[in-house]
Amino acid sequence: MRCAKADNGGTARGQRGSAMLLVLCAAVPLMVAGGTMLFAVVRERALNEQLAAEASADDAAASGAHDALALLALDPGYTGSYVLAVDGHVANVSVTAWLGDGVDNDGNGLVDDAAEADWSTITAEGVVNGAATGGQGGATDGSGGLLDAPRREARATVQAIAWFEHLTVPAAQSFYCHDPEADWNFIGTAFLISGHDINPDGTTGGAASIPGIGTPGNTVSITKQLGSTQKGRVKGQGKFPSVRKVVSIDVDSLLEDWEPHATVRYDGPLDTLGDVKLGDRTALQPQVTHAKGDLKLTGTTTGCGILLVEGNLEVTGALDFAGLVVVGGNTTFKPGSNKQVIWGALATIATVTGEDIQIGGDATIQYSSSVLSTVGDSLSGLRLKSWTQR
Ligand SMILES: [Ca+2]
Ligand SMILES: [Ca+2]
Repeated sequence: MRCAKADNGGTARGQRGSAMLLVLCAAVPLMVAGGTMLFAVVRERALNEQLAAEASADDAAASGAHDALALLALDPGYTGSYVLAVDGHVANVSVTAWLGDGVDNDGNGLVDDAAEADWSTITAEGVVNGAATGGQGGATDGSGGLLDAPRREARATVQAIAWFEHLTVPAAQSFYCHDPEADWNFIGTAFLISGHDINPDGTTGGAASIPGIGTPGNTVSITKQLGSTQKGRVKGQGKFPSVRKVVSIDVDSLLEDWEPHATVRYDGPLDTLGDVKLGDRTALQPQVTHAKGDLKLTGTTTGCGILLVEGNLEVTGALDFAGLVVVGGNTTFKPGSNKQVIWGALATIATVTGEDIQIGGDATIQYSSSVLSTVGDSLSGLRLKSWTQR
């Protein structure tokens, strides 16, 4: 019986041992699997943290560069270095003017030449958990373990090149006609072409008088087309009628130069506009408007800025425009009951055969230096040449 008991006890112990072995054997793969999963989780989290840190560094660098662009927009001559705090991170920003840095930045073979004026290079380094913010370590949940991982470091850099474009709106005469032999049709005596500097509020401007009509050739043809009672309606520099020989303007180049600044475009071949605002006439907020073909203004047109017409311009409605009008073809102001005024200047080629220019009704082209300088200043600004992020 003892032996039998002993045998039974040995069998029971053996069974327990086997069970433990089985449990261990089962646990080992589980532990291995668990460890593998844990490693994968940690690795994935580390990867996500690193990606997040790199994204934050990119954002900080971009914010730094934008901040410098805003500074340059206010002060085109700004240079210097500073640290900008960005959402708990930093951007190390530096702005270097091309002029005076001893480098041929534009590669034209000349160091610090005039072409480099108003150009700047901006470098912004975004830093996440770098030395500038106290280095690594410390990101824990207070209980150690998985969250006790080092804070991820990341750095990113933006290099931007920008320049401040100073725009001036030229006017050497109130009304420039490129063709001295153009056929004009002056109607009535209520029109006015004046090269005397007058502000839109009626006060006298500060600039010297310029010719009322300027043409790059003999003025006799134009003068002969003015009736005796009309001659006094062309005022400005010199005796009236103020029709003077002036320096030739490349009107096509003028159209080409301003066209990239256009924010409102009409594609032609003929665009007819009713009531329309081409910029803010009241606040003198300019816009550049470009018509690829002919343009007819039939309603009430107000505006400010530069109006570019590659074809013919015909105004039949009311017009109150402050700025420069450039016309690649004919210019017509149809007589009517509508006041038609341009404060600033107008240039037209008018080289096609037939009637080139019609000045009817009380159409007024009134030189205003203050309007033209306001338009130029408002259209000037900082331009971004390149933006490189790495
Ligand atoms: Ca250079
Ligand atoms: Ca330079």
